[in-house]
Amino acid sequence: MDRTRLDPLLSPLRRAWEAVQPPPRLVDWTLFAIVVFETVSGLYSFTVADHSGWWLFWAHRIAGLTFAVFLAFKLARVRDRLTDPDRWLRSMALSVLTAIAAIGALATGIVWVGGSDVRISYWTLLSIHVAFGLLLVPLLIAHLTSRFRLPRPQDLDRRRTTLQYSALFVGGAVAYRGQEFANRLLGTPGEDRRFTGSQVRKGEGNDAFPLTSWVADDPDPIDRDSWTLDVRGAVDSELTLEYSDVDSDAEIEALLDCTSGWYTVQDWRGIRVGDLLEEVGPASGAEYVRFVSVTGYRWSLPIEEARDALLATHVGGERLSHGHGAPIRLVAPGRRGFQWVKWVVRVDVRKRSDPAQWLVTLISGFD
Ligand SMILES: Nc1nc2c(c(=O)[nH]1)N[C@H]1C(S)=C(S)[C@@H](COP(=O)(O)O)O[C@H]1N2
Ligand SMILES: [Mo]
Repeated sequence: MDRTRLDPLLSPLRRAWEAVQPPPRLVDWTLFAIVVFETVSGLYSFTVADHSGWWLFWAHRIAGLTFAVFLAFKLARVRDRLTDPDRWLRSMALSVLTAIAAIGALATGIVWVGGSDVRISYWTLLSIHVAFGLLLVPLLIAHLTSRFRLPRPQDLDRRRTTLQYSALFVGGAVAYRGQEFANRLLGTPGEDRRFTGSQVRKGEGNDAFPLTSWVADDPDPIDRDSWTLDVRGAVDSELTLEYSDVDSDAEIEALLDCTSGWYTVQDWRGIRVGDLLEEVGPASGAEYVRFVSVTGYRWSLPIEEARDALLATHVGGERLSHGHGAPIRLVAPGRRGFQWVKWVVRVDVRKRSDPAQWLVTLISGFD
């Protein structure tokens, strides 16, 4: 098509594009700042289970859409360098990889929020988004060490910069609302999504929801009859229980929301942790209860919260399957899935929290 004919249409767009475009160094700096924000808010969001944390997910999505515009500024600027083979340098390879990771994280994030339910085996698009995001961080740092230039004073015009950034972030927010609206219009599978973005897995019992474990956390099935549960630590009297002791009739309905992007509501049956604590009698100063898996995987809850948690032997009226943590697993209402320790063999009552649990959940199961 004759380009000049499109000009009357394109030139206002081009002018708007140029008007909101900050100077190159500011664009680069902003891309970096948004990646830092997305990494921190994304990882932190994994610990948010309560609806009061909705705004964090919103901020993450809006910042992501704003990132798309800054990335477009950047790619438009370096386009010529990328298409000119004479200018291919080693640092360019790094730049290209960084761009791929950025586009990958962005695209998977947007499509995920858009309601797609693409799965690669048990991986949802969200897991792939996280993988791209985590890949982006080291690439970006390496990219920066070769290329980063701090913005200069002449890059910052207070009024202009404020206007530009307001326009860009408001644009991101509007785009996000627009996307939600489009989701509803198109009837994408959004109805049953939680504020965390997780998609529902319906049904009851073992087969209704996926088995989700970290890379190497894959123990052999545990023999119920020889399994025991040790309750130890800051208690008046330690206790060792057998399966028949914990196969009890406390029942709760609780929602398991996995950070890989799905959730399920199930009836869980077993023994209330509060009843267990009553039996052992927490010593004075006892503040935390730690649940330890046969694999070493572990998590702790503040003692008051732990009382309302359940050590479950059954789900949806069925005995827990091995994959879901038989003989017993922790059911921690109001916590994200990764905190629901499976294959529990020990309960430690503690005076202190256990910061190392963060690392242990990532590497447990590796020898
Ligand atoms: N011991 C142990 N417990 C674990 C995990 C694990 O890898 N090892 N994965 C956690 C994660 S990430 C989730 S979402 C839930 C999933 O429970 P499910 O496999 O029964 O669906 O278990 C949690 N408990
Ligand atoms: Mo999970």
